Amino acid sequence: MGKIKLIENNSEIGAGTRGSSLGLAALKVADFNLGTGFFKKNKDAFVVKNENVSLQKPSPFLKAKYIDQIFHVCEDISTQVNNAFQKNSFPILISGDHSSAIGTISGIKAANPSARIGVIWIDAHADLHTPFTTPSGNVHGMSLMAALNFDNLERRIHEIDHATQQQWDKIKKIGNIYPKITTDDIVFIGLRSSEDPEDYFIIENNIKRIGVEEVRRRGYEKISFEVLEYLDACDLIYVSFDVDSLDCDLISYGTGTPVPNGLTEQEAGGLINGFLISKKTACFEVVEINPCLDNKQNKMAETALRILDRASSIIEKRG
Ligand SMILES: [Mn+2]
Repeated sequence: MGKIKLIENNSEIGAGTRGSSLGLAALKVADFNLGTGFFKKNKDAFVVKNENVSLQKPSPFLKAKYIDQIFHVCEDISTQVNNAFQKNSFPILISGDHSSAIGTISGIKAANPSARIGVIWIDAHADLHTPFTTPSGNVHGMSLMAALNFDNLERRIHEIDHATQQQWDKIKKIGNIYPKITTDDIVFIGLRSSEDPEDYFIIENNIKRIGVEEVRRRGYEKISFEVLEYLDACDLIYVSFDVDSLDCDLISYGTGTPVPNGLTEQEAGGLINGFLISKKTACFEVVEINPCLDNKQNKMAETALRILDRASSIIEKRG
């Protein structure tokens, strides 16, 4: 694994609240003000084409809003991630909303078709909805389920129309390899806001889940070590960091769906650094920074930038 390849994706159409497309810009402001130099080091970034203009019209897919445009964004993400792997680079993605992960996982799988991919999902939410179970219709709550190629019909709360069904089937099959991951190879960290259909799926499939309290009580060093051990059978690991995993009262409300009682900067950063020490960890993504909602100026982006910058130093040191 050579040097870092930054992939910038400001798509926000998978979220219900507007503004995560500005997360990247907020990180750049934070980088300037903190004098970190992260973007200077990573100035030849790949830029993903967004479809944010589609927000000017309501989506016809009420149970999976803008899923047709999200498919195109995710195809581009997948291509860019695959290209980074072909160049022996470590892809770091900065994305708007978390539906991006459908594309990221697709790109990792496209570049490594026979690899077993572990996913560490650091997030207040499980993102295990489907068009059949979603309360909001926002696709950023469905990313993991799309990668897993499941519908969770046992817990369906509504019917969907044929056109939505077609779009959902299409996005689950993105990259023509599906499923891309299995429930045995997912670890949730910081999950504390999930709905009944998601809880059912987690319990039914015995998905590994580590709460904020456990991280605090046992320490992030021990937890990161154990998570890597848990994913020992995987060939590659993808770390997906949704900033709503952070404690909104302690840090900031600068994210689309803030949740109290989350991780501290030290805990989230410590876990991520612990995961990156393993050479199996091959891709890192930061999502859902929304500076429009920040109640402390630009604190969410500043916090995420520090975590990102330390993470990038560790990747560089691995050589
Ligand atoms: Mn998320």
